[in-house]
Amino acid sequence: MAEYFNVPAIEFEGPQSRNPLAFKHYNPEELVGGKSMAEHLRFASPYWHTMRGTGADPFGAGTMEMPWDDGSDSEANALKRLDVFFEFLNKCKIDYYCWHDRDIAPELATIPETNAILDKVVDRLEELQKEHNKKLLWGTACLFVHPRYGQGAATSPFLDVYARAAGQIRKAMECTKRLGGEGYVFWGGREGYATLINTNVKKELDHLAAMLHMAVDYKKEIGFDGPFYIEPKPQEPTTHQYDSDSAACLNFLREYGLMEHFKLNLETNHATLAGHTMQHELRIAADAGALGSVDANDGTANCGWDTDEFPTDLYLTTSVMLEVLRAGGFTTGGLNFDAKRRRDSFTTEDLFHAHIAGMDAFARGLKIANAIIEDGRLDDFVKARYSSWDSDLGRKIEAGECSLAELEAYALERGEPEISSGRQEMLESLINQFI
Ligand code: XLS
Ligand code: NI
Ligand code: NI
Repeated sequence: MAEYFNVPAIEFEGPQSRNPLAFKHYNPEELVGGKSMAEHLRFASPYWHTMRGTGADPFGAGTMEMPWDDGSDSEANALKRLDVFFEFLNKCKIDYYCWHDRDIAPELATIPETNAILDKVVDRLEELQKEHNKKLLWGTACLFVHPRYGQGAATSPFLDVYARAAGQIRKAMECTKRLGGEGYVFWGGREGYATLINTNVKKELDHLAAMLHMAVDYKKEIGFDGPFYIEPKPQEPTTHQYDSDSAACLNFLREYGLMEHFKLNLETNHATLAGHTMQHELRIAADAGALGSVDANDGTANCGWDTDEFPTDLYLTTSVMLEVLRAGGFTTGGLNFDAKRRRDSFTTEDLFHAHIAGMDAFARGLKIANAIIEDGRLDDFVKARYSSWDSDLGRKIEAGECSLAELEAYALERGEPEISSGRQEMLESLINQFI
C-alpha cells in the first residue's frame, strides 16, 4: 500500500520524551484501575474533520495540505481517501472512527446513484476494517449541508424534504449496521428555527419524534442493536436548535416515549455554547442513565463559536473522565475527536500533532480522575455532605412517604438547622494536588 504520510507510527515514549511525534502519556496497554487505557478511552477519529476538513472559514479559503485528494466527486477519489485514512488511524493507534454518509461518499445527481457509490465505499470500508482491525464507533446521516435541508430535515415545513431525509436515515442506518457500527447518531444541525415568526414549533417537534420512532422501528427490523444517540447543541447553524442541551433532550425523549432507545452523545463545545460546563452535561446525562458517547473537543470560552478545537486542557479531560469513570465507563461509546486543526496548522504532520495532543491529554485526564477516585477524599466529602439523609426520616422523604405537616412538626422540635461548610476552595485545591 502506498504511504501518504511522511510520519512514522506513533509510539509511547513516556513523559521524558522530547520527540513531538510520540505519545508521552497514552500507552494503550497500560492498566489504569484494572483496565487498559485503550479500553477506557476508546478513541475515534471523525472522517469529516480528519479527511474532509479543508480549513476554510467564513473569511478565507481552505489551507489544508491534502496531496492525495483531487477535489472531485469521483469514486476513485472517495476510495483513495479511505486508504489514506486507515494509514492515519494505524499510525496514530486509533481503533475507532465515525462518519456522516456524505463525508465518505458524495451526493450524486439521483438517489440511486448516490446510494450506489455509498455502497461501494462501504464495501471497501468493510475490507479495510477487517484488514486493519478498526471499528466504527457510530455512523450518521448528514442532514444539514444540502440546501434542501436549509429549513430542517425531520423538522422541515415541507413533507417532501422530510421524506427525503427519512430515506437518507434509512440508508445510513443500513450502512452503519453493515459495518458493525456500535451506535448511530442524530445531530439535528438544522432541526430548530431561525425565527419563531414563521415557525410552528409543536408541529416540528411532533414530526421529529415521528421520524425517530420510525428509525426505532427500522432498527428492530434490521436487528441493529447499538444505541441511538442524540447530540445536543443549542444553536449554530440555527438560531435555536431543539436538542439544545442534555436536559432538553431528555425531556423530549421522555415526552415522546423514546427514552429506552436513546442515549446522548455529548460534545464540549456544544455544552459551552449552551452555557454549561461539559461536566454538567455529562452529569445530567449519566444521572438519567443516558451517558452514551463523547465528542471530545474544546472551544475558546470567550468567543462564542463552535470552534471544535482539540482538547488539551487537563482540567477539562480530568472532569470528563471523572464523570465517565463514575458512570461505570464507556460501553458502546468512546472519545471521538470532533475537532479540527487550526487553519494555520496546515501540514499533514499537524494531523498527528493534533491527535497526539488530544490523546495524551485524555490519557492524563484518565489517570488523574482514577487517582482522585481511588484516593476517595473527594467522593467521601460529597457523601458526608448529604449524610443527614441517611436517617429514617431522610429515607422516608426519599421514598415519597412524608408530608409537609410531618416535616413542620420535626422542624419545630429541632430549632435552627446546623449547616456545615461546602469547602469549595479546599476541594479545588485537593483536585490540583492530583493534576
Ligand atoms: C456539529 C456536530 C456534528 C456531529 C455529527 O457541530 O458536532 O459534527 O457530531 O453530525
Ligand atoms: Ni459533534
Ligand atoms: Ni460541534
